[in-house]
Amino acid sequence: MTNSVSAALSGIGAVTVDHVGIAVPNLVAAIVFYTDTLGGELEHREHNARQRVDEAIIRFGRGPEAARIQLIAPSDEESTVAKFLQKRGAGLQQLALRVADLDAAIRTLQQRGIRLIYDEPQTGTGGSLITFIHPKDAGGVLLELVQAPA
Ligand code: V0V
Repeated sequence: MTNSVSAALSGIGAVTVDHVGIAVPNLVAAIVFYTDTLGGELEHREHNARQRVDEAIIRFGRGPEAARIQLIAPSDEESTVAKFLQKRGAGLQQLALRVADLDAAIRTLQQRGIRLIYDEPQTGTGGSLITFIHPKDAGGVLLELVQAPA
């Protein structure tokens, strides 16, 4: 059991949890809660036109132990996050694993018959590269794979 779990992890080169994504209807209100109330630091804000989201990265702690939460608000009604909010309401939308080489991870998962949302890397936060494993193939979790910017 332990061996097979290790093999699967090394198979896609996952190195850590990159962030947890939370869908929110009001980005500014969520930023205020995560910074002023909880004490996180607003590290980054961005509009991602392709993903149709406005997002903010909140960092807790510093250095290699820092944890990041991504607050994600839809920028228009066609956004997948708008659909998520309508169907499920605000809450955890995704868990992101950081991988060393996203192309290699995509190839490995395709060989294993795992459904990906994008077969080619897309642009994510801060110039990262991203894709997603469909929640139906990941135990009900939308798993994002992230390769950090060069
Ligand atoms: C949908 N489902 C989920 C889910 N979204 N399950 C867990 N977590 C989620 N976030 C379930 C849903 O309950 C249904 O299950 C089924 O999947 C089909 O859902 P649907 O409502 O019909 O929605 P779809 O199929 O139209 O869209 C779902 C997918 C979509 C996952 C395909 O949300 C998508 O393409 N997501 C990837 C892109 C994304 O999320 N972008 C925003 C973040 P039942 O009811 O059939 O059992 S952008 C980002 O993270 C960036 C930029 C970054 O990190 O850098």
